[in-house]
Amino acid sequence: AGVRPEFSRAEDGRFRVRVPVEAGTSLYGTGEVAGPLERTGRRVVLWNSDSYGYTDETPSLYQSHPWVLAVRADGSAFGVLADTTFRCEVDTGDGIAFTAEGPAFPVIVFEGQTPQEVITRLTEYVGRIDLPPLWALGYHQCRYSYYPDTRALEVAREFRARDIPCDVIWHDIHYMEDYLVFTFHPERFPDPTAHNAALHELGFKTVWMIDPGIGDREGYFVRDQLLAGDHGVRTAAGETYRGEVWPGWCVFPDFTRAETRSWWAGLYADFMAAGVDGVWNDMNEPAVFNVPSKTMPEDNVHRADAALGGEGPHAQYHNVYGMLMVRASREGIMAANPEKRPFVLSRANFMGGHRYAAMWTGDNVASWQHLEWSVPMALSMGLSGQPFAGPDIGGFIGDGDTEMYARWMGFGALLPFARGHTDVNSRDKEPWSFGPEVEEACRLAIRRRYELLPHFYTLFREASVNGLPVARPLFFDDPKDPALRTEDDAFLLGSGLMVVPQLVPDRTRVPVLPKGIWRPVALTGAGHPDLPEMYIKGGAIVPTGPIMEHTGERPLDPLTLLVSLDENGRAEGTLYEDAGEGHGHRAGDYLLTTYEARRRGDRVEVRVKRAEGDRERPERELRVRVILDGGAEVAGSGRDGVPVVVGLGGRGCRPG
Ligand code: NBV
Repeated sequence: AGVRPEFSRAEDGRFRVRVPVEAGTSLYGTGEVAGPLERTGRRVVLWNSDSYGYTDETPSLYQSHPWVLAVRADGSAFGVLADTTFRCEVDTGDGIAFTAEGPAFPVIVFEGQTPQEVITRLTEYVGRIDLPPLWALGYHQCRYSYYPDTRALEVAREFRARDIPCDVIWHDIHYMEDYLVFTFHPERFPDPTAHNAALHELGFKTVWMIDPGIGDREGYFVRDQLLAGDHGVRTAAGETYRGEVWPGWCVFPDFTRAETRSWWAGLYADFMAAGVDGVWNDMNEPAVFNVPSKTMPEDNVHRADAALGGEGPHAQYHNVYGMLMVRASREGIMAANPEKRPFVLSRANFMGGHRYAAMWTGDNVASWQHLEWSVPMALSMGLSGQPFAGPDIGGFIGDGDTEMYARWMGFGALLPFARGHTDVNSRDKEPWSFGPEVEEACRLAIRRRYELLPHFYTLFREASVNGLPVARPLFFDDPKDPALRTEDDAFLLGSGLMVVPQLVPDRTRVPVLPKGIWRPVALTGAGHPDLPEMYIKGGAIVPTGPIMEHTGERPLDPLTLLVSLDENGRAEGTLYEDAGEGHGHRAGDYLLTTYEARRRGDRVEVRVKRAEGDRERPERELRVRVILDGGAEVAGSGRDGVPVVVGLGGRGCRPG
């Protein structure tokens, strides 16, 4: 309705599609981009690139999403998806224009009454995430690299000794022997099975890196199998292509081939058997050293499946190389551990690739500028179909300083993917590395995430069902309000909870907040200057739980509902729960509860409005915190499943 794409040829012959937009329209999306959330008047080039230390001027980051979301003045919205994998320029300077190499391509337009509806339509088309294992929603600790094994264990023990929650310890490339994937360094990690078991014993999961570059060493089993099975990407002359990466000269699996993907998937069987819980695929743009293009030649040949488009040049498959890699990795992990939910993190990806892997925003810098960009970057990913996103908390490149680290953790712990990470030569960046004050800020920030875990899990489940992002822009609250269109410091978790961090050093910025009832709510660490202020919307119920060392430590008991009544004295909210692992939820082993609250005179009654799923309601305490204006609250408790009544004690609860 009203969206009229115009097809033409650019001067150099490239195919071009332009969609004019009406005055008052704001543009968003375009995937992984640094800079502000609103993308009107920008230009990006979709070409997956290793972009160490990128800025908002870097034309191409690691992922490609040929997608623009347009929100009209009246709050209705549409989105345009360009169906091309070739290098594609997205220009939002005068309407929406996609100009791509390769053959002519169609665009798909999605219409909606709201931007939310457009995201739901988009993800109906490109797919949605599967529910991740619960542990993946905890806090993750990484560095380039923790080694030897005793160092990784030491970091894990520090978390427990210092009472800072953490679920995952990451293993970056130094765990490998000579950077050869699917190997373990004989001195640094002599017994990976015992190492993983020791971490499991402490309640940690482990993630290990796998890159696509396969060291070209005779006798190295992965390389030998690749050559014997003819799984490599080829040069234009028909030879197996070789490029340099970490191990020196490498060969590269041609993930566009079903046969190669299943060979690759099979490599995970032994690897996962060592007790590996998750996999991190890095450098999969693919990154190649010592060549100006930083990737393989565009005339390299992929012998792609007919369903993907058949044999074609790297120029055609470059942008989907990473996505097809994580697709294969995920299949391998699922085959190795069929009873578990897979977890993969990917640096490169393409529209739709969120079905296979979570993402992080690559090699950012420990600077206030990058700290600030990490919010809009995560939000833009959510508006491009990928809800599971986050930055390297604390910044990858460089040291940063004490205050920056604390502030970054303050809100970073509330982004969908929450992982601290840093570069090989940077200082230590564990939550305790900057002294006791910062440690305390981090402890509170991470504990707050665990307090909100029931809410996060409910939101991830929602993302798996309707594609809506976990972290959402403020304009979702009122897409008609022009003032919210550019606000990208604050963000929403779901529709009822707002996070208002201070992203500039001197805390002078005053974010534009949505109109209507939003009440300050005290969560763990409330009032700490490095932690964001939190607000709950009138009409919302948000589930929270006990703080724990890791997600598997204890059951959700007590369950605490934050209740904020609307002007009619009502509120509603949901809680999703299941085993947190495995696939039983697909067969009905889950519990989806809608709680409702109603004010009756001087009391608020909270009860189960409806419940869905075969899982039995746990016997547990239900606490209710009715959040009133100006930070006041009244509380009550009872058993979950039985109505809980909280007296307002004569205190008003604006206005209803
Ligand atoms: O594997 C090392 C790093 C990793 O820590 C980082 O997160 C990736 O983005 N990796 C890139 C390779 C080289 C970085 C200079």
